[in-house]
Amino acid sequence: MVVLTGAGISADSGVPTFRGADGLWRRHRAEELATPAAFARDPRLVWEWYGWRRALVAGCDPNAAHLALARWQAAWPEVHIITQNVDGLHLAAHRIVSAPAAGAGGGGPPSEEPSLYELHGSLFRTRCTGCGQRRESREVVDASSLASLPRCAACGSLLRPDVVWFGESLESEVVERSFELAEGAAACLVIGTSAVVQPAASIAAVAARAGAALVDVNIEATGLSQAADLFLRGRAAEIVPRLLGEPGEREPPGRG
Ligand code: BV8
Ligand code: ZN
Repeated sequence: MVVLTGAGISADSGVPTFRGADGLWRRHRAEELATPAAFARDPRLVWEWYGWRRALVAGCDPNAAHLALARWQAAWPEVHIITQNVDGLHLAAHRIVSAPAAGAGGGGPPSEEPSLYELHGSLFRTRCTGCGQRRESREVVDASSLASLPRCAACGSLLRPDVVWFGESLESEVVERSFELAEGAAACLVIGTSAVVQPAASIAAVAARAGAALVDVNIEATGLSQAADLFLRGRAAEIVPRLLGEPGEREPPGRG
């Protein structure tokens, strides 16, 4: 099963979506901020926006939808999550679900990384504009002046958020793997995306064309909902746990 998620799955964690009523882009235009030109023109303003988002998301927890998906992934390795989100909440949910049970006598083997593809990067990683070095980064960003912006420890160049901006190409191996998984999927579960941004939105279309059952979970119909075999209107945090149930209650689609 391939799961494609968008900002809507994190709405119930308190992360603003992009195009909703309280959307991130109400106050800012995507073209203004999530582009290389914007960063070249005004890196301080772009870092102010990303620093604000990083601080906001750092205070958000995975919700019942993220956790239900993580439990399914723990039970069945052939559940693959492809997310457009840069909030890191799928990874956080995986860590919660796969943490050794408290008092279970300490660390079992570290849980292998889940089959999780972050198409658009992460708020919690920086990339050096000089040497390209990527680093995990969770600290508060001081965007009060050009001089206080984060710089590379290795070469001194300005760091940027390690996210994919509009007009930038996604990591080719992530895109190739995502479409390969979509081609082979028995089911494609789409959760909380307006299905506007490309190439992410095409993953669901490729899966459906290759014969996957397409299920769309959203609080409102999108261009994808009509093409879906099943459109479940409602909040992800309510619908996804009910849809997936607890692992073991039922086999994943495409098996048996
Ligand atoms: C590329 C990282 C080319 C940064 C993001 C036509 C004109 C102009 C440009 C284009 C065009 N066609 C295609 C393009 C290119 C462009 C694009 O797609 N533009 C769109 C706007 C038309 N794409 C690109 O530029 C991509 N790169 O094409 O490169 C290229 C090719 C080769 C070589 C060189 C270059 C790069 C796109 C990546 C952009 N980066 N994010 C950041 O986050 O700051 S995209 C950004 O939008 C986020 O990642 C976000 O996830 C994503 C998509 O939005 P959604 O996730 O769907 O969120 P949204 O708010 O829109 O919708 C939320 C949904 O949830 C709604 O439907 C709502 O109803 C629902 N919902 C709300 N609450 C809930 C809920 N559902 C369930 N439960 C709830 N509680
Ligand atoms: Zn560097």
